[in-house]
Amino acid sequence: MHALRTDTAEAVAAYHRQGWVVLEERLTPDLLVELRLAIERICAMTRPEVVHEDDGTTIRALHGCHRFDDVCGRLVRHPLFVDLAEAAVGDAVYVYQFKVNIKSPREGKRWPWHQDFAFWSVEDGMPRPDAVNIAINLDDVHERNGPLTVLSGSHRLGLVGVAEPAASATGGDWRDHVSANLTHGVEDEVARGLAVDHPPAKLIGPAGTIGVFHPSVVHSSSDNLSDDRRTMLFITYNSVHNAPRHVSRPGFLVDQDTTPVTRLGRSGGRPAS
Ligand code: 6CS
Ligand code: FE
Repeated sequence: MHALRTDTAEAVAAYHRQGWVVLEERLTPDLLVELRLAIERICAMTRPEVVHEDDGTTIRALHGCHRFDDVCGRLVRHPLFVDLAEAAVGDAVYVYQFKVNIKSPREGKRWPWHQDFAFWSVEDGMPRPDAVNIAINLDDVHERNGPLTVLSGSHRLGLVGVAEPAASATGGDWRDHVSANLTHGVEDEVARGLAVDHPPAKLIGPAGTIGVFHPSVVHSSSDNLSDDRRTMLFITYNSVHNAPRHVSRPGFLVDQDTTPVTRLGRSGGRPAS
């Protein structure tokens, strides 16, 4: 019996307070193995969802895997994730975005400072940040392999340094929204200034660590200078009443199926059986 050990209410209270939280509970080793095998399969595919670093060969990220891979399709229905997402958003939710950011040893490049909601608001017309990111460390994440760093409390600042969504044209090609040179970033000096009152926190932890962070929390990650890969998987759940108003980006970046996500049976609790 996979009893859920997380006190969802307590985790969500910390999430609303800080804009992020890292759970005690971790993914089971067998689910981690299944996910790593799924990622290996997808990395071997040639398809637009597989995005490369600027070098054209190192894989940077995989997008929308829940739409075409069974293991990923079951993962988004993990009871713990759906519990957390519904509690954090306060509504029924659907999967808005699924990505695996593979930060390869020595070659994996940074994610500059940004807020996810800036992309979803400006590019997709998402009305409000009534969404939530579930982040899973699929490899051990430590100081030197480019951990995700968030500025605590910055989720309360609204969109930082981005022209009002109505006023700014959408930012070009979607590839500039998932590269190491982002369209809607937060300038380094602005992030440095914010860090004075919004202390940086790193989502460091062994493979299986589960983090939750807010669409408006300012975050970044540095280049991977180590010999250790830093693969992280992200599921973004959106309120079913917060569907984006003008989607022009591919479906693997912005899933428009707003059918509420349903949990897999709690008995096994193993989405990827
Ligand atoms: O454009 C997007 O939707 C994606 N880009 C970034 C940098 N974060 C949010 C999202 O994953
Ligand atoms: Fe992001």
